[in-house]
Amino acid sequence: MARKTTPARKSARKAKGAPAAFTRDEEFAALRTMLLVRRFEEKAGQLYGMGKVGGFCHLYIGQEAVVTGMFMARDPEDDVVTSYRCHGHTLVSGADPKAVMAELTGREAGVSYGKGGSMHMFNPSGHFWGGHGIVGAQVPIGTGLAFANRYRGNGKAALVFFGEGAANQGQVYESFNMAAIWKLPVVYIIENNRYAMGTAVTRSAARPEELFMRGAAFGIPGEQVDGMDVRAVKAAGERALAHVRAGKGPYVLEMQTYRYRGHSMSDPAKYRSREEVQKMRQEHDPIEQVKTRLLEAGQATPEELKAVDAEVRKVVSEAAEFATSTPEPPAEALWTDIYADENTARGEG
Ligand SMILES: Cc1ncc(C[n+]2csc(CCOP(=O)(O)OP(=O)(O)O)c2C)c(N)n1
Repeated sequence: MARKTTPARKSARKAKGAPAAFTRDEEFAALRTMLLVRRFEEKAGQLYGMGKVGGFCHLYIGQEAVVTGMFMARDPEDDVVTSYRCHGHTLVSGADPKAVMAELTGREAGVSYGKGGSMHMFNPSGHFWGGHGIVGAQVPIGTGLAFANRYRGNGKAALVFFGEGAANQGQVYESFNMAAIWKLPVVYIIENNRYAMGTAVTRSAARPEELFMRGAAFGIPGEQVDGMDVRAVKAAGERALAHVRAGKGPYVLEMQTYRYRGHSMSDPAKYRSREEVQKMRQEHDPIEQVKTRLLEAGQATPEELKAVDAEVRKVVSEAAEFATSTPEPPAEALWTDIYADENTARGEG
């Protein structure tokens, strides 16, 4: 029987051809941001290996184009929420790399005063609302942010990032339903990095090749995007945001991406081959793609590219230096920031 074409199915689409070109400035901005995330994460991994980071630590290496392109597309006032794999989102939202690294090392100067660690980072001034350890829990929270924006009529949207593993959670579909009924201004961004811990998407998801269709039953349009190409991400992000801001309700973006490192620092990564990882790094790396384009178009010299990297490495090593020398919270800090009230609530709201 022929499949009935619903409006959602008609508006859902697979990744298309080459996305619109970036200007030289945009290429450099994307390069700098992605390098900041990459070098930061490499350093975080080193500090973890040296025993300087307690608890969990999930690195974002390989996925940099997703957060970078989406933040290029968003309005700085739009709200953002994500999972525990949040260092990149915190940095790109404008948090000081020193404060992000100090959160990893559990210091008082950290973004969450050293009490949240790797999975619980926030940056209210950048409208970044965490950093959540429970798989999928940020989806209803982000939907609530969109509801608040709708209610206040402030024209702001919410960007809700979650993994393809989280995309199988029930609360995701409760959120989709409410967002569709109320036409909330929310973009759901599925970061399909192909593995949820050690489980491949092909084993965990029904119709793993079309996660962008996950909102179809609710009439939510979806798009599959090359999440390794920052230009494709930005262009899709702009389309999605224009849709939600026009009052047409939510939008799903499936970002096809890849994480190079293990799920967390304690993952031996036995569930995939070295060759698979190598192939992604060599053929699809988001940072190398920008560098190659700049060089081939004669828009940058190798020296200029090296200078950006050196600049970023300096920022990151200063952050590490700070994060390993600034003090830990005093013992009394155990009694603060437990409940939000006028005596204990800190930061901007
Ligand atoms: C409700 C819940 N179940 C299980 C876990 C353990 N857990 C942590 S991360 C993870 C995998 C999630 O994968 P995915 O959503 O694809 O995101 P990724 O880690 O790939 O970014 C699991 C099962 C958890 N934190 N919360």
